[in-house]
Amino acid sequence: MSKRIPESELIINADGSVYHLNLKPEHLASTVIAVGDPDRVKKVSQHFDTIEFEISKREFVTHTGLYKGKRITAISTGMGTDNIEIFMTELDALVNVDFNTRLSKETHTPLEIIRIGTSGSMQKDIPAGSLLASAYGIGLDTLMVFYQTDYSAMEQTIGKVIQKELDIPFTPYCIKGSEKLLNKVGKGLLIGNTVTCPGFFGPQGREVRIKPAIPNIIEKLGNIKIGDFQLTNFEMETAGYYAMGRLLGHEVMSLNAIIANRITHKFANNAYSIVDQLIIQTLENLAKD
Ligand code: R1P
Repeated sequence: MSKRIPESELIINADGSVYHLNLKPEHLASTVIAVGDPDRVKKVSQHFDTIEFEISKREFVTHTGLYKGKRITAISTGMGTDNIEIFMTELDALVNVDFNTRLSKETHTPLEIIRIGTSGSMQKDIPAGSLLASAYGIGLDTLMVFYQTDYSAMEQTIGKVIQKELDIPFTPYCIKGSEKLLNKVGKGLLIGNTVTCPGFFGPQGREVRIKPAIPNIIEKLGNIKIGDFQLTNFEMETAGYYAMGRLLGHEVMSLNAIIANRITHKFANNAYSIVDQLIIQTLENLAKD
């Protein structure tokens, strides 16, 4: 028998909704499209046949509805893995915790969670305008200092090689995404390996007025080769999604619209239409179930 989760640990609002997401269990579909930008939620739900529910709190905007008969929830998360930790924990609680008894349910319900986000390429031959699915997510943030999980031999090797190459005092965490979802929503996309950074500027090698501490981080990461394995792109959430997905038992896949190439310094002038294309393609693949 699981133990009762106290009120202070899983906060449930007076109306029965979970603290940050402001959702009740019945508001959530088992297939979730997660986006960073709150304004992107309507870019997803504008394609729905019908929208049954809409709510927002902080950066978490939610629309649940039907796309070609399939029930889908589109939610925004804001930026960064700290938000993803909250998002994934509360999403999981909505399906796997009984809000009346505050006990974990006997039967675990897995969710399908697909991130649709923007990203920068660190490879010359992956131009702005590409669509890329992340086979692995590698976190340069500290989230996984606070959770324990098992890593495959490949994941451990990748983490250690990156640590050595960047000469940093911790091992980045590396987690594989869902193969099931990769086959479903990654169809026709480039397959890459995504570096998740705890910031947009210094951690991704951008210099505006202050110099990043790690010189040439883009080249250092981009030149790593472990057999066929190569790092392809930067963003700020994927590794957090994959880690929390593994810990909580959900299928997770991150899809990236590459809107900048950090080697050639090209920025896509049609960034919004690239994201729209990825949204439509993903909805179509999900509706084929
Ligand atoms: C930075 O501009 C933001 O864009 C990327 C990064 O991961 C970060 O969240 O993703 P989204 O477009 O989904 O927000």
